[in-house]
Amino acid sequence: MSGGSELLTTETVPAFLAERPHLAGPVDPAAIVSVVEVGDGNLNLVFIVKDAAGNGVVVKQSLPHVRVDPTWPLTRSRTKREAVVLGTHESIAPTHVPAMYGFDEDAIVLSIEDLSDHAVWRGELNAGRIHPYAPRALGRYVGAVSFATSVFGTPGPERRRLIAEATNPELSEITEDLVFTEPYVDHEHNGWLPANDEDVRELRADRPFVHEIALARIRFQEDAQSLVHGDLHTGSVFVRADDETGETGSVRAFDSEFGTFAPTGFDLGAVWANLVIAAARARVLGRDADASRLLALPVELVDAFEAEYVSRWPARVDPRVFDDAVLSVTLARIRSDAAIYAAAKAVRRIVGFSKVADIQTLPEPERAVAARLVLRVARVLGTARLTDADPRRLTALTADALFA
Ligand code: SR1
Ligand code: MG
Repeated sequence: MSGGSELLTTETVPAFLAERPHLAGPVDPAAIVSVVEVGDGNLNLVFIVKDAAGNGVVVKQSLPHVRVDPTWPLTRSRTKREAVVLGTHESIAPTHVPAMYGFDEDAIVLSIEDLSDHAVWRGELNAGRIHPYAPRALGRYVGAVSFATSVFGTPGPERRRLIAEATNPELSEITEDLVFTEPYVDHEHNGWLPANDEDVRELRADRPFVHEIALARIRFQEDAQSLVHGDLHTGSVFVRADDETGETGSVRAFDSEFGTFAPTGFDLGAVWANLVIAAARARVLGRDADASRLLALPVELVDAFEAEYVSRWPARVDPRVFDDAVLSVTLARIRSDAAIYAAAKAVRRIVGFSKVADIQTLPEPERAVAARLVLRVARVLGTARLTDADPRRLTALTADALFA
């Protein structure tokens, strides 16, 4: 296969890898026994390839359009951006992302580690398995990569070159539209149950909240604080419990094609939002103890993030001017950003395009209640953080909203 436009199939993948052994990772291209297409996201073809010895590799190719809507064209160069983000993050936090074996610019194919022994966290949460170690691991991941790609971790000229390499105009525009704009206006991408009409009306009429979303969008567009994953929802995270208690395990963030330089709190907020969504599901299914536990996990996420960030602070680029007061201001700002981005990311999954199985698989009466609860919690996060963004306080307030 040559040229960038030909799409792979389960039949063509073996010959494709035989021609490009640098993409095969541990797999022997001459001994491939299975190729399965498993892409269930919005944008890509994803093949799991296994050889006779049981070795695996994941081959990911971008489609030229949104997977669920062939009339919505999408730049295929996003996969090159993903290679930049994944390669950078792997060099900083190799235990928290899949290993990258190679990127083929001609075919627009990324080959990465097969993590078939892990499960997608969203599916686990929906099945009632929380994997409580995951937020701590994600906090360490975001702490490591955000510090290392911030002005504290990378000297100015090198950092500006990386910003240029990782800039992601088309996918960042999707985020600007889908996360920060469309849920607040009439748009064909939106949709909700009639039972939620009043909830959406109230959300849009909450002008202080919508104002904070607008300011958060501006910061997302203007601020190159660190190289974020860009789409760190629970469907972008693999988990694997490593003991019978389920309290420890392996956590890997994948699918970083929305990555770009943006506010660090954007990634923390994405995790937080999806914990809120999982908590709303647990609540309407009568699993109140799980709901409480899920709502408290953002505290562990933010604590682990801060511990990682602080541990790296002594190695900062320019301690002559970056004193500890700068660290305090930075962490306070990231805490506050995390809460507003959590609010924005929660609302978009209820009102806008790309809904989530946590909510969509509920029977209709429970789905409407869960959607209402998510919007209620989002509004609390969006404005309560203005007086005090301590995640412990916000967790208490969001619990009040969920159990009211
Ligand atoms: C058109 S892409 C829709 C959504 O899928 C991704 O997971 C991102 O969240 C994006 O907003
Ligand atoms: Mg994705």
